[in-house]
Amino acid sequence: MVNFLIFGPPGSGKGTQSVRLAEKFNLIHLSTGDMLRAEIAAGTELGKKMSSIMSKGELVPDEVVIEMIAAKIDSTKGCSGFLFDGFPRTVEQTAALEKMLKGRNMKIDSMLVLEVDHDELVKRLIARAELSGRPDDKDPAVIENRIDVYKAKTEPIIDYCRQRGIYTPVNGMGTIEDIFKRLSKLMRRYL
Ligand code: B4P
Repeated sequence: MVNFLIFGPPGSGKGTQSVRLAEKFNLIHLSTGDMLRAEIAAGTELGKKMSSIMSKGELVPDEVVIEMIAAKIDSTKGCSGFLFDGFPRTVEQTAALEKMLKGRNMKIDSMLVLEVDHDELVKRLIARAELSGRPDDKDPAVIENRIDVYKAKTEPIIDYCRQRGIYTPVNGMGTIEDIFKRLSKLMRRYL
């Protein structure tokens, strides 16, 4: 089993690249953003509670996403590895993921961090709002809040993972195809 984290600020291309990489390398793609949006679309109690948090650009509580990920890992049998997209987003989630994997004889092999300029992030998210109608992409103030939340709560994970020797920065500027090639090259070393 080889397990990767795809990491980066909102709009850095995590979701976009994860779908392609999971297919290419036969990995299970686990996106906490997609899981939460599925709860909202299905109108579940959990979805109703999380919807207002997400539309403000805040993070949902750690225990909610940790539970979701644990359930997915346990229900997946016989895969060659996981690609975690948008999870973990706090140091607490990272420690919980490590513990979860260790208990199942697994580990995080590499953390791929997409590096993208601030103005490019905003441009991509505003462009996506037109197509997806996602409430968290529509309002520039919410986009700025998501980037601020990333810096305050999510970016500290980089130091945590650097200390474990799994931090791998990747240039996230350029075309989707160019970035896909960069990520594929790095991932191939582990597969
Ligand atoms: P996510 O669903 O993870 O969304 P995101 O950070 O906005 O990034 P995403 O992966 O979707 O976008 P991408 O960069 O691929 O999270 C949404 C919300 O869910 C969070 O704010 C939070 O509230 C909650 N949440 C999720 N996980 C959580 C967790 N673990 N803990 C707590 N809360 C959690 O792409 C953006 C756009 O850019 C797309 O339109 C794409 O087509 C475009 N794009 C990508 N690459 C491009 C390129 N190279 N050039 C041009 N455009 C590009």
